[in-house]
Amino acid sequence: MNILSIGGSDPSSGAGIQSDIKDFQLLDAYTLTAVTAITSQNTSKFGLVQPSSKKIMNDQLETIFSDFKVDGIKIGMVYNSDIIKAIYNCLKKLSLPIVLDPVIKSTTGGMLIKKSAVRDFKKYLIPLATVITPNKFEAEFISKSKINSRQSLINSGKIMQKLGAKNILITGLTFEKNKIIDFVMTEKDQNFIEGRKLDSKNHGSGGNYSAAMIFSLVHGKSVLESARFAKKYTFESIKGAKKKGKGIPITYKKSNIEKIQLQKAITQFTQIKNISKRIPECQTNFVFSKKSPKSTKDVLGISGRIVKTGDAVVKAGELEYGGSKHVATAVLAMNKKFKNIRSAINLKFSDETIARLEKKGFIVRSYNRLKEPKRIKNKEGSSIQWGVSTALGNMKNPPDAIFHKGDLGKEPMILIFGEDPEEVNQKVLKAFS
Ligand code: PXL
Repeated sequence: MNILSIGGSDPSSGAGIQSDIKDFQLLDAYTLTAVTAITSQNTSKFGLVQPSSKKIMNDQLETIFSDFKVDGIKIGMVYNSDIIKAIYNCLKKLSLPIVLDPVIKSTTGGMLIKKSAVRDFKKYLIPLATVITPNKFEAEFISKSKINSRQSLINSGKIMQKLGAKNILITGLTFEKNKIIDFVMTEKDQNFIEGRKLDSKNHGSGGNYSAAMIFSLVHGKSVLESARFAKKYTFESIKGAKKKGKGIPITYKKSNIEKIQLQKAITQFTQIKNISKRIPECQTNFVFSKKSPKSTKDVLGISGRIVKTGDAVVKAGELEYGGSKHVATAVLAMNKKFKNIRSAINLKFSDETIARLEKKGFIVRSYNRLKEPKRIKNKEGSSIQWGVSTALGNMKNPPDAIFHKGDLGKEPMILIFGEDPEEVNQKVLKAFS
């Protein structure tokens, strides 16, 4: 996936195109950039601005579009009218998700748009965007109306809609103590997203928000879903902010490689031909644990499941630590004995699948739920742990799969294990190819 970031260069890398490169990399998208201006700034002060010429602005965009497939665009600092028109002329022919972050002033006080460009900004860029993401100050500036209540907020949104804004996300509203509210106004409805307020001044959060927003929209999520995702992403970035210079902290989000790996593997899994036939009645979960997991809270899984919808298979729910109980418990039991095994998926049981696994040379073990001691049966969540440990016995190497044939009211099941989600998928693919 390629996302184009159109914005200014911030040498502190807290905002602008440098920040977008960090965010998109973390989210596993590739960043293309078109630089509108070079700024000089640090964490305490904002220095000079050298805008790009109309010619180089045009050329950057044309060169990018003549080579790459662009999946979505984020627009940040645009600075002057020449740049605004160059962007408009290039993008007006496209139909791609565009997030416009209408930045006006940096936290350190630098002007990110010239006064003389505000008219063209409203005329050309606001109607072009799929979503605009002003903060309270920017919304007041654009709508020329004060926001100090929920009603005045809606008024401000309506004024921006009249300017041609399709979907509006106003961030960082603090009507109530300790709470921060984001307001999502689409063509159809209005929603408030409430969250805990973090008491910190930082550099970068606005950019993190709009970057996460375009990433989510490109993935086909709705404006509201994307706003929820972006809010969470930004919250974590603010929470992790680091004092890199002498001035204000720069937002920082820790990478979660496990999440990216699992997400990727789930997408691949759902695309395996005829895989819907392998999904059990109780649906499928796919998990990946941290190293040395202590409980299911250390295991990343889907808070819902991978589910069948007709012949298609989709992920319903989000990736969360503690998101799976059963498959996560199986991985915990396996990991106790074999430290490298951290991932698993559950599939529908059939003799045919077992035969396929064995034919491909996989090590398959089983346990018999009918032989489960009563004291374990009666203890919630301990059956799987008992089953996996029983199946492992005194094995010296980890099995690739463990199955059981069910019990009264318990569906038979196959679990495929691997060191990581990619290895699990490879086993699944090999078995069914
Ligand atoms: O986050 C707003 C922003 C965007 N782009 C550039 C910036 C800033 C804020 O400082 O410097 C280049």
